[in-house]
Amino acid sequence: MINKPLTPEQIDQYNQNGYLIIRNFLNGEEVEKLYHVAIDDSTASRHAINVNDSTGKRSKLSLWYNPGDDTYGLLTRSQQLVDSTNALLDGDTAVCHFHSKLMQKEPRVGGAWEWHQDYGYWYKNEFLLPNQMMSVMVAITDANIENGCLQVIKGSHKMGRVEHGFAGEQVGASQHYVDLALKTMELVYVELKEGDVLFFHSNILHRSEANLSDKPRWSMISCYNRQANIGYNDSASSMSSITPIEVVPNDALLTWGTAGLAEEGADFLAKEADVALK
Ligand SMILES: O=C(O)CCC(=O)C(=O)O
Repeated sequence: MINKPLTPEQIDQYNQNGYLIIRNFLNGEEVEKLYHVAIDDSTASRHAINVNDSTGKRSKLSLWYNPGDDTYGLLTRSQQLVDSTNALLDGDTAVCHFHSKLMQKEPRVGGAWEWHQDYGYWYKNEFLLPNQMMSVMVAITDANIENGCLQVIKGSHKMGRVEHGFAGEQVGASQHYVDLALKTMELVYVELKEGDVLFFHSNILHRSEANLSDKPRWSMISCYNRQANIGYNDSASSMSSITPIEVVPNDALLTWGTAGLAEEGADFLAKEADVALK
């Protein structure tokens, strides 16, 4: 894993654009481990939720609130990721973990995600400060235009929250505001190689298309929050979003020898839960 602080230029890029890509964040051995753990993870599969897009194509996601001593948790809690999010988030209270998701977009069936802001959902959880919330996508497989990589509207985090309503089973941003944003702001396809990492602001407009290719697109997304940013209506995450992360050394991912998610303690989003809670 990369082991160095973000530079002032990288922090500035994040603040200007609403996202930041770090190439080769994980080394080959780390990605290999993450990939094998993910594909063999029966606990994650048992807790996977299907999310249909408006055309009936289906993505799978497993979502948990407590990052443990499993492979994903050690990555989420790694010194490098926590220090990086600490450098990017507004505010100065401790960095906490809101939730993490294993996102599986299978070849030819993996569905699209509508335009949205993560804060479009998290606002409903009554977190007040979007600049103190962000997501980090770790590419477990390559993500490209063919297999439905993430798309972002560069700089759209500066618009603030826009209205969201239901679009099929998903919650989507007002298309009118998306269209207005696209008049002046650039649409960027965030193509990632396995092991690359994308940091993105909770108010950046993003979406992805269905995976029509013959290659899977898997990623892990961890969402971070500052301790002082209380989600007053965040009953789902049982305090994880305001509990400081127990940071682990970067090499824990490889040296602690753990595997997939544990049934106990992870606190999964229940299958019957409203997907809008995310
Ligand atoms: O993984 C994707 O394609 C989209 C995920 C996403 O937009 C989200 O989790 O907020």
